[in-house]
Amino acid sequence: MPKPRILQIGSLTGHSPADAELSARYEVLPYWKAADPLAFLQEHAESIEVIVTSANIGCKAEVIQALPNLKAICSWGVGYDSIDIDAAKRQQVVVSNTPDVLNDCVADLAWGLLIAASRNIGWGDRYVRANHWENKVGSLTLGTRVSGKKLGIVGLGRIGEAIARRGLGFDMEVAYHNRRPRTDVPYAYFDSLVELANWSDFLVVATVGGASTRGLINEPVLRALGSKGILVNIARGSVIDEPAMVRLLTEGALGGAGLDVFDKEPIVPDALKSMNNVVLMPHVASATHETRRAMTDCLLENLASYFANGKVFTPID
Ligand code: 8YV
Repeated sequence: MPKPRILQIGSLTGHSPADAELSARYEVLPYWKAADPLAFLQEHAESIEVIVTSANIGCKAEVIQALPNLKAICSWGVGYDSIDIDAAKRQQVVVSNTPDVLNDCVADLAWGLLIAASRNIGWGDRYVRANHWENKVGSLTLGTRVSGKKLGIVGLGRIGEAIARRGLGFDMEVAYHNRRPRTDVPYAYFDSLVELANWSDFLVVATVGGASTRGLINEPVLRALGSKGILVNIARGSVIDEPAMVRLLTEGALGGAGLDVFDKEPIVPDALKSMNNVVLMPHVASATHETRRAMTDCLLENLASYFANGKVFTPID
């Protein structure tokens, strides 16, 4: 029995076994290895029903439009802002992602960033490693208490909810901003993002990426969070007005930040790298053995489901 054929846009470098597991099950057309990608698409266009990609690789409209028989795009990762969903919809192409399996590890890293930025963990680590403690060189400033404070969540979806639950464990008041209030959660709702930021001691960004949230965390929101407020972002860099964030951190108008995502990854504004009240991570919120295994399993489940009955397992919302 010949293996079903898939077009794989890029190598799934975020989980080392993934490419081999795909090749063991499918005849993989490796788009990223093609010397002439357009010619490669034209050569195989008629036979391709399924694309495999990932949250950080995505899939452009021109690829979708070059494949007249495309039926499904199966993505590794939960975010799909890098996939041209409108182009997929125009061609009745279904898109799947890998939701839920990442919630806890992404929420855990959001909390790691929040506590690290609040309690100078990165700064303290560098201070000790540089023998500054031993040699009595300078000192750390006092940190900011976390327990019992006010936690604001921007985007109370699956990951935002996991972050909120962890806040209850720190005896915090939790509130959120969404496009619409939810009726199934015990947290206060703010329909104004500026008012939520003004209320919050910590503001955690957990929205989807893409055009609908680009620049959502703008200068008025950042100023409302204020000189004692701490911003955490585990969503997408595009959600924050990054130049404004850098400027307000530099001016001391924003208290600190814990960032796992950036607008032009892997480029990170140099000014952030010298700030002791900022903690920086290279987009690794889902990067645990357990979660990356679960993401690959979910991707394989989507592919198996499609080829068995024409339906993916976890279509995007
Ligand atoms: C991915 C992510 O691991 O799933 C997402 O949307 O941002 C991460 O979990 C990252 O994009 C690498 O593909």
